Amino acid sequence: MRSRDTFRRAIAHIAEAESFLIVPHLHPDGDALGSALGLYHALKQIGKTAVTVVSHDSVPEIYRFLPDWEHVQLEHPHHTTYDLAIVVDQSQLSRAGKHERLARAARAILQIDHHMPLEPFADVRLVDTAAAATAELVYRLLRAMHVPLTPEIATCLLTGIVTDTFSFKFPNTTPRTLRIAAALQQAGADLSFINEQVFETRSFSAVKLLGLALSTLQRTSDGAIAWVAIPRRAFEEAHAHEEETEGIVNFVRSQRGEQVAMMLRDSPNGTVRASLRSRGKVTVAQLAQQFDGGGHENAAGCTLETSLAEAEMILVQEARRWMESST
Ligand SMILES: [Mn+2]
Repeated sequence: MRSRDTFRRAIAHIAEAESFLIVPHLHPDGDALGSALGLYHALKQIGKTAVTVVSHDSVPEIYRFLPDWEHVQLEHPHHTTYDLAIVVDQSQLSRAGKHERLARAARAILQIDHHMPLEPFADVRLVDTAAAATAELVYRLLRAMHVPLTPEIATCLLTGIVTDTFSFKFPNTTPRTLRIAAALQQAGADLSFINEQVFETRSFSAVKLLGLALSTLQRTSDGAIAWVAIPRRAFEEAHAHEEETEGIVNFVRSQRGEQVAMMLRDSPNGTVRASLRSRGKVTVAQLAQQFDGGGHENAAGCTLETSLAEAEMILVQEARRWMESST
């Protein structure tokens, strides 16, 4: 990213536009929602009145503390062309789900993202894979725009960073991440409150599902790959939603000695969704890309159109092949 120039162009587009569409990705996480809502508050702050946030999926319960989360709309108004679509935390516009077409129809598209680039869909690409979270880039953009950081903006952006760094535990956390987090705390974001909301307010059904998921834990004989596979009936038994699988893969990853951790789950639409995590030199983004997924070096995801058992077999095999070739 030719940084200064890209920020300048992003700022020019924002200055010119009157109507804004902000689009987080499918199954939005804390970074997608925090970035989207941080921008929403900031644009309001500088006097832009027509700002719409649309999401394919509803806001997961654990993020319903974000200021103005109720303004995230699931349906979009038809026959509207927005001046600027701001697409956050996604490297492919298909990740916008049912709002993809509306975003494409905007007069200009600004992408703010930190995933490995896949599809060049935007007019301005504010993309930096070294950023721990998209919220970091939103922070840098707002600073460059001289937007005063309100506690609302700070809360949204710090939530994005806390989510994507697993509370500063993942190796994506850089000195810059910590400096930005400090500035956000200074601006009024409550770090311990955010941590509690994101990591310690699981529903009963989510904890129950975690138990059922972990009871399926397996690993390869050398212990290098570990995974859980969550069948449909586990969701039924726990009365849990899909979104309540968030974070389960981190328990799989927490074991000693393993290099690749995977969480596979049966989706209601007959596909299998996989979350992949790795340590150190082994990367999982390219592994996910083999199945049209994507992500970061150490955290990625993909969808397979097979049965759960078959997906397990394929992914374990491919992960092993990938590990052998990358070490
Ligand atoms: Mn992110």
